[in-house]
Amino acid sequence: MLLNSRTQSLDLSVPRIMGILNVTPDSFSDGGDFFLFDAALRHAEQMLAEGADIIDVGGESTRPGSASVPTDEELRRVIPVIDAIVRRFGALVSVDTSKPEVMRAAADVGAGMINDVRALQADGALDAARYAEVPICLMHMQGQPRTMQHDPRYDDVMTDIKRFFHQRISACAEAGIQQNRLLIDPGFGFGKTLAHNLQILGNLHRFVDLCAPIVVGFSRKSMLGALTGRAPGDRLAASLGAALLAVQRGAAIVRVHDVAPTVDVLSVLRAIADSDAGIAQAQHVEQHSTPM
Ligand code: YH5
Repeated sequence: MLLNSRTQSLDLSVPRIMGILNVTPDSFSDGGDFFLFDAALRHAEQMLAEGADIIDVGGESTRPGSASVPTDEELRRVIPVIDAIVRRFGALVSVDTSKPEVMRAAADVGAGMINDVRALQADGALDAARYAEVPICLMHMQGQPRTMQHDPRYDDVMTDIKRFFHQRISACAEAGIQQNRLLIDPGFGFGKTLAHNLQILGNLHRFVDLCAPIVVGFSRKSMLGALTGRAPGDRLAASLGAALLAVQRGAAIVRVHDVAPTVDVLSVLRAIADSDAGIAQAQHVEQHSTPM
């Protein structure tokens, strides 16, 4: 599959890396607007040099417990950064937002993708996404960031999330957004217990029949902290292991903080897939898998 935006085209027949760029004052403590802008640009440049295919720019923290950010503040943070990354580096930029005004403004300065943790459920978001004419990642979240980790429950987590994707893909179709512009993301950590997250990762291949590229993000997240007992800054090895498992189960894009080591991990996977042994294994899997 090709991921097409107005100016860029990304071939998803090989797994791709989305580098996380947070443009939030809490990640750069109080240095003022220019400091934030300058640090963000240098970070983007570094991730691109390391091999990131997409830079995901976000101005609203959606970590568990986070409060929301006013629209004018989010615009002020992310739009100049997106504009500069597109102009200076010619990179494919995704905008991590749920706000229609931010989606429109980002598309106007050349963003090539919308990454919405609320899957276009905000008022006006479907219209803004149609206007933007770029690919859209629909993420699953149960509840809202402030309270989503308070006792999340599902009848069956895989079935519930699949049903949600079917509903959102239909809503997009009704709003005039073609299915071939959509990507899906199960939203690790967004209203999920550790057991839910593990069930999703273990069964990720079951989303393949939705015929939308799968995006995953668990880089440094607390599910990896729960499994390893490590603080966020010490979760690189766990993040890489999880990325490998996800790509083996069909993920097309991994959203990560640590681009260079993820490139290395995917190089090893690529080499096996390209080798005779990997081709034989893929054929074996194809012959023995039941149609979904
Ligand atoms: C995602 O999964 N996540 S924001 C808590 C952490 C570390 C990282 C230390 N936006 C996703 O990255 N977009 C976010 O604990 C996302 N998929 C997509 N598509 C949360 C985040 C994080 C939270």
